Amino acid sequence: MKIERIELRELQLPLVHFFETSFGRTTTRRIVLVRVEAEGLAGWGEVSCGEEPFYSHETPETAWHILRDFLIPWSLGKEWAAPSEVVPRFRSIRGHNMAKAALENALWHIEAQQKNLPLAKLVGGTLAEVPCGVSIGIQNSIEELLEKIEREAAAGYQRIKVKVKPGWDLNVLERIRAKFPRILLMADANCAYSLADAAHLKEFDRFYLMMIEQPLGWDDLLDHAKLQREIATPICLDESIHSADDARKALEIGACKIINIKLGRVGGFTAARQVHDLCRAGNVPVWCGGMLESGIGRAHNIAMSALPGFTLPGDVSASKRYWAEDIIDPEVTVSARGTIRVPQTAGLGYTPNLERIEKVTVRKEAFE
Ligand code: OSB
Ligand code: MG
Repeated sequence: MKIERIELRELQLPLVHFFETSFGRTTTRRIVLVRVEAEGLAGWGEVSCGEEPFYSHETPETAWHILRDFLIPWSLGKEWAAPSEVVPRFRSIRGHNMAKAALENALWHIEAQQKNLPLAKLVGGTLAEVPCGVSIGIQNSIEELLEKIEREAAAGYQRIKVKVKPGWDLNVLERIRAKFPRILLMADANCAYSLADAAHLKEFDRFYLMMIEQPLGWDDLLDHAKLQREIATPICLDESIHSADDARKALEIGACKIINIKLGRVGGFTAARQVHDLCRAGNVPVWCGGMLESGIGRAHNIAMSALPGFTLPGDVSASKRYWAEDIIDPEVTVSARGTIRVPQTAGLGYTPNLERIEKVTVRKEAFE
C-alpha cells in the first residue's frame, strides 16, 4: 500500500473521574491521533502516552515531534508491503514506541479494510469475547475506593485492580479483603517501591492477590527477579517490557510470572504479537493493559485481546468509565458477565465519529 496523506491531531478529553497512580493524578487526557490515508482508505491510530513523562519518557509533545519530523516523512509516498514493515524501517529511531505504534496500528486498520477482515482476525485473534477487569486509581478515601469496587464488581467486571503506593497499600488491601474476601484482586504499584521494601512487599502475600504489577523500577529486571524469589504473590511486569527480547530476558531470570502487554509500550501489533507468542510458548499468561485510551486505542486493544494467549482479564473496560461521550460509534460496552464482544465486521468494528473528534481537537497538522 502507498501512503498518500497523514493527519496528526491532538485531542483534549476530560475524564469523567480523575485517575490517580503512584505518579500522580490525571483529570484531562491529551491524546494524539494519527489518521493515515492510503489507496482510498483511512486508518486510525492512537498515541497512548501520558501527559507527563512519568509512566514512560514519551509525552504528547515528543510523539508529535517524532511523528512529524521522522516517522511521517519516512512513510509518505512509500510503498508498504505490510504493516509489520514499520518495525524494521524505524529500527534506527531508538525508543518512542508509542509514536511508532500509532502509525503501525493505523496501517493494520487499513489492511483490515483492504482484506475485508475484522482487525482482530487479521492480527490472529480467535476469541469472540474478551474478559474484562477494571483498574481503579487511588481515591480520596478508602471508603470511596470500597464503593467503587462494589459498583464495578456488581457491574460484572471479572477482576479488580487497585493502585498502590507507600502509605496506600497494606491498610487499603486489608479493608478490601475484609469486605470482598472472594473477588479476584490485584495491585499495581507503578514502580513505587525498591528492593529495600522486600519485607514490606512480602506482607502483600496474605491478601492472596492474583499478582502485583510492576512493584520496582521500570528498568530493573534483576531486582524484580530477586523480589520474586522472596514473595509468593506472582509479579506481573508492565513498565519493564518494551519488546519480545525484554520479555524473554525477564522470564529467563524469573523477574515475573505474568506479563501485561500494551500496544503502545511495545511499539504496535507486530511487537505485541511477538511478546504474546513468546509467552504462549512458555505457558506464561498475558493480559491487555490500558492507558486511559479513547475509543480508537480501545478498539485496537480489543482486537489484540482476542489473541488466544490473553487468558487473564485485562484493563480494557467500557467507554463510559472514562468519557462522557467517546469518539467512536458505538461506544465500547461490557456485558453483565464482564466481557466485550469482539467485532466481527471488517476493519476496526467501530466508526470514528468525525464530528465529535473535530469538537475536541486542539491542534491539527496534515502532511501530503
Ligand atoms: O500502569 O496500567 C498502568 C493508566 C495510565 C498509565 C498506566 C497505567 C494505567 C492504568 C489504567 O492502570 C488502565 C485503564 O483503565 O486504561
Ligand atoms: Mg501498570
